Amino acid sequence: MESCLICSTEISPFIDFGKMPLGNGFLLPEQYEQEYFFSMRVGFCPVCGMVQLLEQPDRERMFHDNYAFFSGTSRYMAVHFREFAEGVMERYLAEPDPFVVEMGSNDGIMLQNFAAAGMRHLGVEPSGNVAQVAREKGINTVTEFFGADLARRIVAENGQADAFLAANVMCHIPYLHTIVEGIDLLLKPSGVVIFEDPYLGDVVEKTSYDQIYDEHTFLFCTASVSYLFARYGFEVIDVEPQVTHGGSMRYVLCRKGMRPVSPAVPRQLEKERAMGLHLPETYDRFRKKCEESRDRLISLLRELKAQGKRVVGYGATSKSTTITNYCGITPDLVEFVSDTTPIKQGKFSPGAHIPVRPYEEFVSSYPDYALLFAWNHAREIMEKEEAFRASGGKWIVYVPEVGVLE
Ligand code: DWN
Ligand code: SAH
Repeated sequence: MESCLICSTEISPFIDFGKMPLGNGFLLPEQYEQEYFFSMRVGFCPVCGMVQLLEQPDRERMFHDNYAFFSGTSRYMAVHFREFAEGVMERYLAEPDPFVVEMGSNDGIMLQNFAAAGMRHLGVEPSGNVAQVAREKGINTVTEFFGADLARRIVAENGQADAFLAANVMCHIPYLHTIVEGIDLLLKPSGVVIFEDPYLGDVVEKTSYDQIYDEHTFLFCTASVSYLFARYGFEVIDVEPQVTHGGSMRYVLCRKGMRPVSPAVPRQLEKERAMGLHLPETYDRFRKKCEESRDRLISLLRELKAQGKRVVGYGATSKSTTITNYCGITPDLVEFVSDTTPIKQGKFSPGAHIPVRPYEEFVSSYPDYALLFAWNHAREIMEKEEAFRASGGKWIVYVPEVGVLE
C-alpha cells in the first residue's frame, strides 16, 4: 500500500496506465535504449480528497537545462497571463512598492507584465534554458527549485512578498509541504497566494485523462486545496474557473481571517460534492470512461489507416505522451507530429517514437486528418488553420469524446 502525499492516509490506485515515459522526454533514436519509464498509477485519498500519482520520477529528470516546454508558444496564453497579472495588480497589491514572487515562471510569460509595470518581482524557475529566456527579457529569475530554504534566502535579500503566484506548477510538486512552508515564510501577514492548475472537475467531466502524466503529480479541487493549506493557517478566499488548459481553477488564498471569503468558495465546494469528487465511485467510473475513450481512438486510427488516409498529430504536447502510450499509437498510425517548438523538432515522441517535425511540414503537405493533441489550444489553432479545413482536411479530437470534426 502507498500513502497520500498530503495526509499520509493509505491509498490504492483507481487506474493503472502502465509504464510511461516522461511527458517532455523527446529523444533521438540513439537514446531509445536508455529511455526512462515509470509506473503511472493514480490514487484518490478519501480523507483529504487529493487525486495523485503514486510514483513520480525525480524532479531533476523532468526539470533541467533542456526542458522542452516554453510557455510563450501560445499567443492566447500570453493574453491570459497579461490579464492574470493585471487582475493581481488591481486587486491585491495595494501596499506601496509591492514585491511579487512567481514559482515556475518559465520564460517569463506572466512576470514580464510586472517587470513592464516597474514592479519588484522574482521568478523561481529550475529549468535553466527557459529561465535564461526570461532573463534575456529583463526578468529577475533564479534557477532553483522553490522550497522553504530558498524562501528564507529570498526574504533575507528582498524582504517579505506581497503576492506568491504560480500557474501550472503547484500541481507538479510532490513535496508540497515544503512549498507551503516556504510560502508561509515568504509572505507578509497580509500577503496573497494565487495559483491555477488544471481542475479535477473538468478532467472528470471531460474524460481528459491526458492531464495525467509525470509532471502532474496532483489533480486539485477546492476541497483538497483547502485541506492542504488549512494545515498552515491559510484559507481559500476565492476561486475562479479558467478556460485555459481545457478547464483550470484559479485559487486565491491568504492567512485565515485576513480578507473576506467570496461566496464563490462555498458554492464551488457544494458543486464538487454534487459532482461526487469526494467519492471513490466517481473514479471507478472515470477509469471506465478512459478505457472506452482509448478503445475508440485506437479503432478510429486503425480504420483510417485501413482506408489509406494520412494522419498527422498537431502539437507535441506533454499530455499527448499519455495518449500515445496508453492507446498504443505508433508511427504507422500517425505519420509525424507537427510542433512549433525548435527543441522538440527533429526528435521523436516519448515512448511511442513518432517523429516531431516543424510546423512548416504540416502546411506544405496537408494530411487527410490532423489529430489535435493540443486540444486545449483549439480556439487559437482553428483560427490559424482555416486553410487546412478549406483544403478538405479534418480534425480528430478525443476530448470530451472521440470524434471527427466535419
Ligand atoms: O502543465 C504544463 C503546461 C503548462 O505546459 C507543463 N507540465 C507542460 C506543458 O504541457 P503541454 O506540453 O501539454 O502544454 P501545451 O501548452 O498544450 O503544449 C502545446 C504544444 O503545442 C507546444 O509544444 C507548442 C505546440 N503548438 C503548436 O505547435 N502550434 C501550440 C500552438 C498553440 C500552436 O499553434
Ligand atoms: N507557469 C508556466 C510554466 C508551467 S510548466 C505556464 O503556466 O506556462 C511548469 C514549470 O514549473 C516548469 O518550467 C518547471 O521547470 C517549473 N518547476 C517545476 N518544479 C518547480 C519548483 N519546485 N519550483 C519552481 N519551479 C518549478
